[in-house]
Amino acid sequence: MIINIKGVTLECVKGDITKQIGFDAIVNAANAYLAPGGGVAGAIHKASGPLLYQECKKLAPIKVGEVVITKAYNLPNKYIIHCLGPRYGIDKPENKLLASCYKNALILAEKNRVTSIAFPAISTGAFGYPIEKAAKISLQALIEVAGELREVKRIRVVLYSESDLEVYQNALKKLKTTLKDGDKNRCSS
Ligand code: AR6
Repeated sequence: MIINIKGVTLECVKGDITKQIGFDAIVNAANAYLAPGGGVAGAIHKASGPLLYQECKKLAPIKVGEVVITKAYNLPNKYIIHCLGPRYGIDKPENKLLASCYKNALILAEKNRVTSIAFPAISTGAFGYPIEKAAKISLQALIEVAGELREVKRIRVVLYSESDLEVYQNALKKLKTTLKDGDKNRCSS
């Protein structure tokens, strides 16, 4: 399913964040030290290569909701935007912090003239954020900022499992109905 918000497309797909060919930037669900770790961060560092961590070390540590940008090295993208999501039940207010991850990543993408960006479901793995709640918050945050973007034309959320994709598709369907007519000039399922 793809929705269009003032010329910016937003879609949810099942896939691997390290295999987003044709996207200028991908987003990393990082840890504070921007170290390899597990999950998305582990996969990104593995596919990107050791030079990524060399660059990351100079930018760490980062705070919850903060984002930084690096080159993507061996990945098929130009940039990686690293973001530290909230740990569910620990970093408060977690909904605002999670939303700010997505918003700040888009703002940093704009500054770097990124035209297409792919996000994973930040905080929904090791950080324990319930997928239904995360879906609503993250898609809402992306829709809110999408209307103000000048450079970014394409936003993708990459889900790792069929069941997570279903949750995101349902959340996107619900949010689509709340968009004002002026905000959507084309919607397709
Ligand atoms: N592509 C897309 N999505 C993925 C991939 C992948 N290759 N691998 C996992 N997911 P997580 P967090 C999904 O744990 O919750 C790390 O160890 C996964 O199913 O990567 O923000 C860091 O070092 C889940 O839905 O990120 C941090 O310490 C989502 O991506 C900590 O985990 C996020 O899972 C960050 O935790």
